[in-house]
Amino acid sequence: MRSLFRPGSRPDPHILDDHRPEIRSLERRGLLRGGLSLGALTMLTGCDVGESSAVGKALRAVSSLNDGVQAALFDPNRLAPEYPESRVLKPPRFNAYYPIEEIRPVDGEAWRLEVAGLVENKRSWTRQDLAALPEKEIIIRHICVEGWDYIGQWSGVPLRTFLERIGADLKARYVSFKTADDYPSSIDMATALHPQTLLATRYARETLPDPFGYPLRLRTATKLGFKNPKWITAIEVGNVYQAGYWESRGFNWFSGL
Ligand SMILES: Nc1nc2c(c(=O)[nH]1)N[C@H]1C(S)=C(S)[C@@H](COP(=O)(O)O)O[C@H]1N2
Ligand SMILES: [Mo]
Repeated sequence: MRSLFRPGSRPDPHILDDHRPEIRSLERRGLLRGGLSLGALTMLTGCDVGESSAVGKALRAVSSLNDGVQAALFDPNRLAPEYPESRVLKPPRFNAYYPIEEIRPVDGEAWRLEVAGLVENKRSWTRQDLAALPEKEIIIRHICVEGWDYIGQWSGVPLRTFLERIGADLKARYVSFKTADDYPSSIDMATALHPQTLLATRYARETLPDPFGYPLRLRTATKLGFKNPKWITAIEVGNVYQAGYWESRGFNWFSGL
């Protein structure tokens, strides 16, 4: 294997460029300070990072180690701050991995929520079925890794209530989501069962507008914005890790607040 530190050999200075989001995510979380050098990464991980794929692997090792630490530190009883109704932003601020002009609204009549994995009852759900479940409202801060935030008012069935209703194995590790725009996402079970995690159907008491995930999105108060999939079409309970859209591009999976 090529060594970076052989006398006279110089690592390619652009080798880290493919991995900027991972590096930024590690920096943001205080795991890396003052910029990352290949030498530091090698010492941190014990990997020879002369190849771009090895850099990715090394960064993921640092990142996933931290997923476990973050999950262990997560306090299922700690509530995120809630805010008065006067501070709710109307309309909310839009974001997706594409511009707002490119959203393809979901047909609510034809829409079904599919349920899969470690659950007793796999029948699919209509909007009317969901509306019959008990609801909760939360006014919480949405924080996007891009560096903006807003306070939003969300209502819908607590994910815990829904998981209990479908007879999900609440000891499973993950709850994963599929969406109409191909934005897979997954969260840990402790977060799924947290009292401030909803399957939201309304914003500011009105039906969710199309850009914000109509007819169903996740809203959790304990994670960054990107962990809140919009336009959900399927929920799966299981023990197999499924990376989300941004996680496969280097962002940290746990991404708790
Ligand atoms: N299906 C889907 N969900 C998504 C995204 C996306 O591109 N597609 N973007 C995420 C990101 S990065 C953010 S910040 C929030 C934005 O939600 P908002 O438009 O309600 O503010 O949605 C998240 N959920
Ligand atoms: Mo985001």
